[in-house]
Order: sequence, then C-alpha cells, then structure tokens
Amino acid sequence: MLSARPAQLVNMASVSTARLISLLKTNQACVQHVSSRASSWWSGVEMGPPDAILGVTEAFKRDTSAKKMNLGVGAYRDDNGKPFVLPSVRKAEEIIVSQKLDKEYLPISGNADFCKKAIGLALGDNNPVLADGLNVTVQGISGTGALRIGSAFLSKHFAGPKVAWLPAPTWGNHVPIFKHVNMDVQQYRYYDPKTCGFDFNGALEDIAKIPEGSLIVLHACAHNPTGVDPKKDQWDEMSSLIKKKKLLPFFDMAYQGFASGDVARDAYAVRKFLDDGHRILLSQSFSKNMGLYGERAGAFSIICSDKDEAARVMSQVKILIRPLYSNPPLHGSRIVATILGSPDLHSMWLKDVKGMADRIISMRSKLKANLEKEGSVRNWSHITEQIGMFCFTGMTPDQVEKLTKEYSVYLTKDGRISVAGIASTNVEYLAHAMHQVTK
Ligand code: IK2
Repeated sequence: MLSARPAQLVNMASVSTARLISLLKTNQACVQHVSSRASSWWSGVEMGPPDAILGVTEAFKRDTSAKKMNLGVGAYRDDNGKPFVLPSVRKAEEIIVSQKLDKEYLPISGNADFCKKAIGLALGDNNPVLADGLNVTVQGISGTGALRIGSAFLSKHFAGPKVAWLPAPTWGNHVPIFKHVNMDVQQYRYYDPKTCGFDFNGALEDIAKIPEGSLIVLHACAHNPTGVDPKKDQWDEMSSLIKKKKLLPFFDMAYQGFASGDVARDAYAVRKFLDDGHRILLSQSFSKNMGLYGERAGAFSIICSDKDEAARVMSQVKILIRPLYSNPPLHGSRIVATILGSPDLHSMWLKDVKGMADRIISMRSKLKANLEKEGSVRNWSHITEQIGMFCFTGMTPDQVEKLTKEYSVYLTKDGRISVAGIASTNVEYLAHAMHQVTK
C-alpha cells in the first residue's frame, strides 16, 4: 500500500489513460484508507465523567446568573469573593524578582532550601528527627504530586500489603492516586452522619481490624471533605493503637494553619506520632496556607530509622521522580523558602494565615445565624463545630441538585461546601437557598 505514489509524481507522458485512471483510483483509495485509519485510532475511547470537584467549577463558569456561587473547589476567596494573593507572598515575590536569579533546572529532589524549611514547618525546627538527619524530603508538584511520589514509592518498596487504608470519606483524589500505582484501597470509619462529627469509636474499631503492617492514610488537620478532626486525646489514642498494630502512617497535610489559624497547633498529630516513635510518611501542600494553588509547591517526606537508610531511600525516591517529571518547578519553592527564611516575612505570613482562618470561622457563624434567621429548624451546629476550609453540610444529593439548579449555588454532590468561598455579601443568599431546599 505504501508503494502507491501520489498521482502528481507519476510521469504522465509515460502512461496510458487507463493506467492513469487506475493509478488515480489506487491513490484515492490509499488516501481514504490512511485518513479513515487515522481518525479511528481512538474510536474505542469512551467519554469520561467530569472531575467530581473541578467539574463543578466548569459548570459554574457556564452559569450566567448574577447570584451564582462557587462553593465547589477548595480555594480561598476574600470577602469580596475574589481570589486572594497573600501580602507575604507579594512581598516575597518582590524580593525574588529583585534578586535577578537564574532559571536553571532544580535537582531531581527539588529546592534543598525549600525542602529543609517545609519539613521544619511540619515537624518543628527543633525536632530530633531533623537533627539526626532521619528525614528524606523532596519537593513534589504540590500536595497531589507529593502523594503521587509517596504512592509510587510504596508500590515499589513497601513490604506490607499493597493496600491503602483511607478514612471514609476522604478527598476524592486519594483513591485514584493509590489505584494508579496498582494499590488496593480500603476504608476505615471516620465520619458519623448522625452527629456530623468524628466517629471515634468506629474509627478505633476499624483500625483495630486492619491487618498488621499495613499502610494507613491520615489527614493531619482540616479533614477534607468533612471538616471533622480528632481531638488531641483522640489522636493520642489513635497513635497508640496504630503503633500496637504496627501500621505505617502516611499523613496528608494540605491545610497546616487553615484549621486553627495556628501552624503548630495544626501539626499536633504529625508531631505526636513522631514523639511516639512512629516512622511516618508525609505529604505537604502550600496551595492553601500560602495561596500558591497554581505554583504547585509541596513536599514529600519519609522518616527513616537511621542516616544510612535515609540515604538509600533518597536514592530510590530520585529514581522514581526522574522519569515522572525530571525535576520540580522553581518559583513557588522560592516563594515558600523566602517566606519561611525571613523572620519578618514569616510573622507576616502567620498573620495572613490567621486572617484567612478567622474569615472562614466568621463565615461559619454567619451562615449558621442566617439559617436560624430564615427559620430553619434543623440542627446546623456542625457548621461551626467543623473546622478548616470545608463544611460537610449533610445535604442530600437531591438537595444539592436543587440548590444548583434553582439557586446557582455550586458544590460537590456529597454536600460539601467550601466555606472559604462564602462572602459577607452572599452569606444571606446562601442561607436562604439552603433553607429553601432543606425545609
Ligand atoms: N490532600 C488533600 C486532603 C487535599 O484536600 C488537597 C487539596 N484539595 O483541594 C481541592 C478540593 O478538594 O477542593 C490535596 C491533598 C492536594 O492539593 P494540591 O495538589 O493543590 O497541593
């Protein structure tokens, strides 16, 4: 077939009319065959569903209502409903630009200064684990990328069952992140729909049944999607049980500072587990607490038993990263390192974080108060009891659909709202809409 030449390349003078017609037909058939084959390479590919969270934003953008609200994705908005760049981040960027730095590749493991400061923020700079050099910390492509490095490492090197035990429910992306590396996914009880709070006993019962030596994933603070965190004494008990069961804890910390407004308080669970002798895995994201969503700044750490083990683990982590994306992006890591490396900027940032957390807390109170003003007789106390960016409202999928169709309020089907997306100007409207669909 490939020997059939395009018609214009044939020497017209040397062929008969019949031969010419035959050549033209062959050529036409060849062109048709090639084009039909080219258009059929992907004919078996099925249409996939929109992403459960980011798909909500796409639908929101298509809505023309002036009252529309996007409470789907967890992205902080200011009190005018606008994206917010932290003043400490603006300042750090000015410093970085004035330094006229180069744009060379980072090493495979990322920006070393960023890695040191990121893990120091999570564990506390004086943590003995750091002094002893037990941490392997690499820069990831934000929290998602850090989790991907972790899952890839576990899939290849974890000697325990290739199963990730996740809280029920959990952030939607956790499941595909582990499935992509051919790990199985199981869940332990976490959220109690009856109380809209933490199912402490259910969690303990289920964790006690997880096979010894398994992997357990924990949200370090501001659990997504429920906004429900264990109390300190509950963390303590979970740490003892997880130790007794010899489970490997993988902490996902995407909201340090966002839960309480205090970065040390939000790191309680991670630090407590280390004090109790656990060797943890940790994913960190700076998307929310520094508002660096699009910069993709995150870190992945493994806490090892000694320095030699740490060196071997680091070598294998780098071998995994190299064919994935070679090395991570530069700018976001410079922003984080600049902020955490300057006492002035650091304290400015802590105020920025507290300001965001406080605005979220005040929106919770306003939403609850306005629902009561609307005359709702439902118990909405979980709106103020839950913590962090999200509120798991308890609304059913039907109520969610009505809220979107009739009031242009966009949220995920599970009834989660991003409280960070509510503003003083629309909290009354939201309360009205929620009351109308739930009364
Ligand atoms: N882990 C958890 C628990 C997260 O919530 C996130 C961020 N999710 O935000 C989207 C949403 O649920 O609306 C991440 C990890 C990863 O965040 P990133 O990759 O942006 O750093």
